[in-house]
Amino acid sequence: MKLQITTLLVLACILVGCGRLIGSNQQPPPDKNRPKVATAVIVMPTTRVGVNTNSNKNSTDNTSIPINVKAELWADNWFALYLDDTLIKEDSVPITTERSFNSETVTFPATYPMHFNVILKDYIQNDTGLEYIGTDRQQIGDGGFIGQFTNADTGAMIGVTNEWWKCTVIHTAPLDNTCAAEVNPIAGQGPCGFTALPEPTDWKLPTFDESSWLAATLFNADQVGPKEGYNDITWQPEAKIIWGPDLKTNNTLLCRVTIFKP
Ligand SMILES: [Ca+2]
Ligand SMILES: [Ca+2]
Repeated sequence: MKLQITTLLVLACILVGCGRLIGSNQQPPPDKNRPKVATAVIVMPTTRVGVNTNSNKNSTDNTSIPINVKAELWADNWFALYLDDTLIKEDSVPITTERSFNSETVTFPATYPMHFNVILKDYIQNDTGLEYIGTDRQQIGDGGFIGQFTNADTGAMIGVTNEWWKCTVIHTAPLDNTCAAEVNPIAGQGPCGFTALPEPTDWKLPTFDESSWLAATLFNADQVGPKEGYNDITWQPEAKIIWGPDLKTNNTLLCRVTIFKP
C-alpha cells in the first residue's frame, strides 16, 4: 500500500512537470522589447572581426576608404580624444585652469569602424575633489561632456555621445560630500577620502575587454548648466551630455565608443 502511494506521487509529479514544459513551449517569451544595448553588444564584436585585416583592402566594400570626420566637442572641464591610441585633439585649455569651459572643433581622416576613446576630467584643486578651497565658494564641482561627429564632406551625422558609450571612473572625490563643508579639507582625511586608479593597460585598443564598464550616464543641460563655448555649436538633438553616474564626485573618466558605417 505504501509503495502504491509513493508510485502515485511520483507519477503525479512527472505529469505536473510535463504540463509546465508543454505550457512553456506553447508560449515562447516575446523578444520584441529586447533593449537596444543588447543589440549593440552583439553587433560590435562581430563587426570588429574585420578591422585592420588586409583582406578588407581588396574587398569591394568601401569601409577601408578614409573619410574626413568633423568632431565637435565640449567638456566641463577637459578632454582628450583618441582614434584608437592616436591623439586627435586635446582640449586647448589645460585642466589646471579653474574655469575652463570651451568647445573644440577638429577635422581628421578616419576609416570605419572608428574606435574613439576619450579621457574626461572635471577640474579639481587637489585630491579632495573640491574647488575654490578656503573661499566662500568652496564646493564639489561638476563635470559633463558632449560630442557629435559628422562626415565633413557630406555633413551627414555619423555619431554622437549617448548611452552607447561605455565609461569607467578612475578618480572619485570626495568620498563623503560633507568634505565640502570642512574648514580645512585635507585629501585622504575624514570625509575627504578619494579613489584614484591608474588607466587600464591597452584600454584604447579595440580589443580591450570593456564588459565591466558602465553605459555612460545621460544628463540634460539643466543638470549640467553648460557654460562658455557650449552655445557656439548647434547640437543635434541626438547628442547627449554624458558623464559617470555621479556628476560631481566622478572627476576623471575614460569612455569608449565604436562608430560603424551608416
Ligand atoms: Ca567642473
Ligand atoms: Ca567634481
